[in-house]
Amino acid sequence: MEINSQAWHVLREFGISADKFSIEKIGSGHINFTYKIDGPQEYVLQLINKNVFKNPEIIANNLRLAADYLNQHYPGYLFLSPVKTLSGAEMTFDETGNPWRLFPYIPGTITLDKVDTIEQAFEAARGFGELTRKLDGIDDTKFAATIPKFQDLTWRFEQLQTALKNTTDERKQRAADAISKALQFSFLADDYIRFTSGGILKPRIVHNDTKINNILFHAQTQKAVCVIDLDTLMPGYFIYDLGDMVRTFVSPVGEGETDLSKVDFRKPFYDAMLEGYRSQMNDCLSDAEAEVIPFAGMMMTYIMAIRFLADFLNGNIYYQIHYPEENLDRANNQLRLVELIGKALNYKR
Ligand code: GN1
Ligand code: MG
Repeated sequence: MEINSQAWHVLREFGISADKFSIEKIGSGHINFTYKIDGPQEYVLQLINKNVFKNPEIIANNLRLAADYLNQHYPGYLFLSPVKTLSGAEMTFDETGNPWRLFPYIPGTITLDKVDTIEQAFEAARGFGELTRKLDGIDDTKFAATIPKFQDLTWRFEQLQTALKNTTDERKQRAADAISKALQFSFLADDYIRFTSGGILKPRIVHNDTKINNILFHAQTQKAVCVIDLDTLMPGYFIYDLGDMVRTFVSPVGEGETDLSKVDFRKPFYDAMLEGYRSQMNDCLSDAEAEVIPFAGMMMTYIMAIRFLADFLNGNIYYQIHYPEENLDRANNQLRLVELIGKALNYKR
């Protein structure tokens, strides 16, 4: 697969040269580009999408705050910090101004693109919950948003409405079913305002992208080893993390599946996920927060549906796609999943 022409140039800043190392493209993210570097040491190199992360320095600052706090309070905890360049920087910019970072590769670990066993659901949720719990006492006022209003459903719903206004008739027609379904669930945007304005949810430092492929598993024991993809580690609410786990753990197929009959809500996986999360977070969550748990999966699956839909209506300007209708297909997949979660949890508007 194609390697960005700047990669070797950037690697030299870390003292890594083509005569000793090889590079290959990996990962299934929709935003950044990720490469595996093999040689005497193994690394992961990442090109940050600067159209999405407009202030990459904020990422570096947030991660430094978290790493320092965790080192001090939980010295044994494995938290992935970037490798510094030869001149001591946590991030380096290529000739076109794009930011790059290098991470150590954790040997003997794997990532999963879907959850196959309830043990994996438990473990991943335990792993993500552990990070939130360990950051519970950190001063969140020093953190900034790497993407403003990232999981703000009110804002995302407004973006959908703007996209609907500005799109072409042709796109609107192609997306007619998805649009009508998305509007049927707009009551979730009202629920979001209710839960977030009443002081019910405590602002915390959360991961914000807890899909199943953002945690490393031990290849043999299948235990969660380390949380990855920390670009959106920033202030938020626990429902963002828990909700994205529901979204990506309960269905046997991912958001890319186009055969909607395969989208499903697997109750045992939901229960195992919740058990894993609560094994870490039970003492941190207030009773009022615990009552919002059923909303988490609804909200995060819905927000993803409307983000994919808005991107399709906007002409696919945000997410990487492999074919023209991919964002629309993703939106339909997620809307089906919202329906199924709603039924399974008996979520009432
Ligand atoms: C994006 O690039 P990736 O796959 O880690 C997105 C997430 C979505 C996800 C959907 C910065 O994450 O919010 O949940 O796609 N990240 C950003 O798969 O927009
Ligand atoms: Mg991500």
